[in-house]
Amino acid sequence: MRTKCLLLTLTLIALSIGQSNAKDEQLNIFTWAGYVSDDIRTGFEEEFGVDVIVDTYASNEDLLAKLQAGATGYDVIMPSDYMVSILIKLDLLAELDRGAIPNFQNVSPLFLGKYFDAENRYSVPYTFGTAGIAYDSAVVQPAPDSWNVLWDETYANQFSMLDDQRETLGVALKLLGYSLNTTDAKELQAAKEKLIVQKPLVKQYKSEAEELLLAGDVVMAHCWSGDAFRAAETRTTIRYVIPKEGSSQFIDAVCIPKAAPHQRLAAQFINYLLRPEINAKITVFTKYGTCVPAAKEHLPASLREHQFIYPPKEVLASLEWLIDPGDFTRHYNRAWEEIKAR
Ligand code: N2P
Repeated sequence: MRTKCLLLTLTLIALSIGQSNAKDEQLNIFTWAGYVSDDIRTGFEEEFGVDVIVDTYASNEDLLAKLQAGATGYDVIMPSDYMVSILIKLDLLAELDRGAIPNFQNVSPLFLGKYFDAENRYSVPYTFGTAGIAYDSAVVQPAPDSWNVLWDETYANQFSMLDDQRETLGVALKLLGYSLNTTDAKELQAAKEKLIVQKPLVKQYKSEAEELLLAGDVVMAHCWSGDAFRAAETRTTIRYVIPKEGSSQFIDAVCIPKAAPHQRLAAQFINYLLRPEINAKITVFTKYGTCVPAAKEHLPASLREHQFIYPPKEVLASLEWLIDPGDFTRHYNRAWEEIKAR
């Protein structure tokens, strides 16, 4: 009996030692592919003695669907501008505790107070960028300047479109001369028909275009600027163009879901991201713009003013932000479902 007791005690002690070694807190991040580097993840793990798990989504609508389906395990998410306003409206975001995020002061006012969260009560900007066309200049000639090239049969089965309803319907809307944010059912219908005509030419709808370009699966991709930039770094013949009809620009933000189990840790992580030297690492890795001016000092000169990140003025003037179309969203949802079902 005594031996049994002793054994039991020893086992319990061993178990509790084992447990105290395990990290008791875990930060769960839900973000875009290619958005949080191992470097940033492990840096935070080591400094804060926690585990960081990164899970990814391909579009804002995927993120929304997951949250609405009741995914409550995420501590940090990175929705784009218009999705921030949708998540606020749906009461899915926690108000940020600014006291826990002193590095908020490092953010440039240029990226604050935007339409999607006027007082930044729920969001901190993470990166900014644009959508355009990445193409291999050794193959795609002459250099494209219009979205029209994505309807050119010469490139049938050699290009991809973003797997993103607002962005991809946005391309057709822009080509037709309409706003990305139309709430006119006829305009949206015309955009849908245009994408249905295009579909037989599309190799794949995929948001991680860098992979396709580098694998040589496509010679051209409708994609986001950072992904184009990353691909161009490896394959130097890749160029990026924002077509003359105009395109979208975005700010992706960092937010904490209302249901996040580790709110305090999530705020510490946001604060960590806003340290200039860490923020510079985000730009080096993602190739999107930084919203923290002091981060620029930590960037190689080649990344400080690069045209992939900072388009010229006249191009900037042709860009629109995506905006929450409110109840009209169901028309976008339906149009996209119909295109995908073809
Ligand atoms: C990164 C995706 C960028 C997100 N791979 C565009 N909002």
